[in-house]
This record gives sequence, structure tokens and C-alpha cells, in this order.
Amino acid sequence: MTDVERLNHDFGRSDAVAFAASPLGGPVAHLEAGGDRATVALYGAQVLNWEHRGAEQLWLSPHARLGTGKGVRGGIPVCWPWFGPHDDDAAKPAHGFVRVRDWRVDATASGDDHASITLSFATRPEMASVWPHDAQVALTVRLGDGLSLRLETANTGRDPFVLGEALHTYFAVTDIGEVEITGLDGIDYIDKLDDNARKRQVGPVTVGEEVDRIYVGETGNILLRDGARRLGITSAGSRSAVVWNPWIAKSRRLGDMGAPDAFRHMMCIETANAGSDRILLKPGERHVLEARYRIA
Ligand code: TA6
Repeated sequence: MTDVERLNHDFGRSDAVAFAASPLGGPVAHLEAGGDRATVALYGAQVLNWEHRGAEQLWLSPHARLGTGKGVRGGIPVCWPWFGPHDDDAAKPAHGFVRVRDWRVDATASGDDHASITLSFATRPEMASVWPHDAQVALTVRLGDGLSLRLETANTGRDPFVLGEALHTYFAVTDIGEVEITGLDGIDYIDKLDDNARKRQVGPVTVGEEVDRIYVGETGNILLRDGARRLGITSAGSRSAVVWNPWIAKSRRLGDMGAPDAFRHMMCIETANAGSDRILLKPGERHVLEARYRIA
């Protein structure tokens, strides 16, 4: 029995949850509920696609490949157990290491109006050089009345650790010039492009240059407006949200964005525990980060 056959035998749920070998180079789960579809890679537990009423809601690089040991650009990367560059060691991968590891399928579920999958990753002693703590992280992706993600961390060790994390979501947009992000008015943010200066958001966020900001405060109810499209982003277990668009020069430096104007068709709005919103987790404690996306 192949890995995919075994996954379908153990966790498949007719059309609601079906595993397949992705042309991107690894096993994926295809979720279907109420006419909506989503694809979740076991590599990095990364949502790659989310289709609502036939329209793709997420942006994915044309260079996306699974299992390469590099992060997949696009969809919803899981940044864990740190967000951004490592505090002390620049040689360690940005956004933690679980987005470049294979996760285990723990469960699937389905009903008339939903389909879900739960994947998990547990640290092992041989990873101590990368991160010297014992922990388990589980992601549940639920398709139905939108797309929901629940990221639960358990400190299974004997020492406390500080957890940084994010659901680093790349939303597809018609054109960045049409984008307006509301729900952050009056919230302070760290401007990563201005020496981490602390600033206050006035009115909606619009994008006409590279933007890389960590908003900290009441960030639980955000609306992405893309022309006539309204996409609601609600969250729990988080008081920080990252807003990022690489624009022209950074896109060129990244090298895996695809077309030169690809930056005009994506907008990252990330539900996080980042900056001053990182979480101290003591032995035995758990933390849940949740995000829900709904087309208004
Ligand atoms: O979340 C914004 C950010 O931290 C940007 O600074 C940029 O580096 C982006 O993440 C992409 O990071 P990645 O490691 O996926 O290339």
C-alpha cells in the first residue's frame, strides 16, 4: 500500500476528505464541503488552496514545491515556534522550522456542511540544536462556512519557553491598488521597514509600497476589501496581526514570487503571537491560536 493509499484507508472520507499525491511533490489532503474546496499539504501542514464558490481565495507562488526543505511561498505557512528571524541565531530558518517538516495526520471529520483535518508535529531530542524544548503542535483546518484554522501548542517538557507563531496567510487579490484593510484603525504597529518604529494606524491600511508591519492590540476583527469582495478575518488567542506586501524590490530579492507584478495580486494578513504578543508557556500549559476567514 502506498502512503496515499494508506492515508485514504485510515483517514479518507469519500469526497469530503481525499488524499492524493500532489504534482507539487508530496501528499496532500483535498477537502470538499458545500461546494468549497481546500488543499492541505502534509509538508508543513500548509493550506495551499482555498476555493470559495469556484474562486481561489489564496495566492500561491508558481514556484511552490513540497518537501524541498524550504518554505513554500503562498497559501498559509505555519510559522512556529518563532516568528520572523530567530532571536539569537541568524543561521536558523526564519519563521521557525515546522513549515519545512512533514506533519502526521491525526484525524479527519466531515458532515453535511464541513470537512476537517487535524495534523500534528512533536519535537524530538535530536532537534535540540534547532530548538531545545519539548512541545507538540497540532493544526486543525476546517472547511465549511468559510475556512478556519486552529493551532494548538502544548509544552510537554520540563522548562518554560516563549512561543512566537503565525498563520502567515497569503490572500489572493485582484489588484493591490484596490485593497483596503479595515479593523486596524487606531491600533499601534511596529514598522519593520522603519527601524521597528512604533506608529499608530489612522484609517484603513492601503498599500502603495513595501509594507511590513506587526500590529499589536485588538486585531481580532479585520476586513480585507478587494474591489467588491469582502473577506472577514476573525481570530482568537492572538493580539497581533502582521500586514505584509513585498512590493517590487523585495519581490525581486525573494526570487520565487513568479511574474514581476505578482506582488500586485497578493496580500499577507497574518494572525500571530509576534513581537510583544509572544506567549510564555510553562510546562504542561497549552495555547490555542485561531483564525477564521469568511467571504462577507
Ligand atoms: O510576515 C512578513 C515577513 O516576516 C516578511 O518580513 C517577509 O520576510 C515574509 O515574512 C516572508 O518570509 P519568508 O521566510 O516566507 O520568505
